[in-house]
Amino acid sequence: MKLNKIMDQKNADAILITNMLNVRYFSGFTGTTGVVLATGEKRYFITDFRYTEQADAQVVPNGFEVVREDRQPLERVAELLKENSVKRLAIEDTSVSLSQFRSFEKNFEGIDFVDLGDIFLRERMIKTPEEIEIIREAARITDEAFAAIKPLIKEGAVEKDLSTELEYQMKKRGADGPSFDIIVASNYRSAMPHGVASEKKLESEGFVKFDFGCFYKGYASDMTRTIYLGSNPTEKHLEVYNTVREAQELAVKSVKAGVTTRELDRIAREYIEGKGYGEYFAHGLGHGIGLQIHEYPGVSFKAEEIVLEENMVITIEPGIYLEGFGGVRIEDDIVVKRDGYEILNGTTKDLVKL
Ligand SMILES: [Mn+2]
Repeated sequence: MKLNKIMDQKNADAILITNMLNVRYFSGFTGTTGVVLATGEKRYFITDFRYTEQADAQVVPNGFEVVREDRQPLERVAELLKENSVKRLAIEDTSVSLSQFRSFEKNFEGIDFVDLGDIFLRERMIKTPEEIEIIREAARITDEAFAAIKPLIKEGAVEKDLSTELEYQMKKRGADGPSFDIIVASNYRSAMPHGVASEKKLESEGFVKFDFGCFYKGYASDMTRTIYLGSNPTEKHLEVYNTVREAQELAVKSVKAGVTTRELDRIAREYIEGKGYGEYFAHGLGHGIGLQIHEYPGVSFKAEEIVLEENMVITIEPGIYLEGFGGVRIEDDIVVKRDGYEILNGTTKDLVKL
């Protein structure tokens, strides 16, 4: 099992998991309180009386023993460490707070701590078929919600009203909630890469950028579409839109196992540079998605270069942002296949004029 492999790699006798996303990933527990302690032979899930019933249902099938502890859970962890003669304990140094670490030191006397670093993020990069199925559904909900609000996208509509409606439409279709603050950015605001919906009203002519997604069964989707509101886009509007679209599709078509994240970024970036807009595409091309909206691998010239593997799920989202004029970004969620890719979003990338 994965956790034993990690213990070997880190030369640790046990792993303590306190980050709830990783608790969920390894144990299946979806509640808000509980810690995992894994030793070479044992898998403990420690929680209090509020969650024991849920834990029995969710973690026992995954080989975990539920340990009820109504005092401080760390006191019980300390006992379990003794019982199992643990000397070296691996911890999530990237998410443990300093005060948590102080209480580890206080409770776990004589234990050496080993940092896990980003090893869980690396494990989580490659999705199981079950995880991909959930993300596929999350993307489908996102598509449907966007289609549902189309009639509301018109001159005078308030950006925030559109984001509220998107959230409602996603939840109505089974989403837990939005996967981040929904971006609805019209006209000059569309030039802001992260223009979260504001009180601004949509104007009679111009771009409107929507970047949103949902959490469904704990997993994120993420999609961006830019539409043109009105009937008279200028040559420049069309050129900017078509440049982003072409760059996005070039990069998507290049996705397959064996290609690196930086190669993908370069393909889109060189195309946009060739059209003279290079300096207006200053962010990375994309990112992994999963239990978090931004996961490994970063698909960016700024991030570590990672060779894509089958069943990674990434976004591809180039953009061009012209201050005072407007901006365009187009984003899909992509499953990496051995010899290609699968696009999870079904929403058209043709320039939609409303
Ligand atoms: Mn994204």
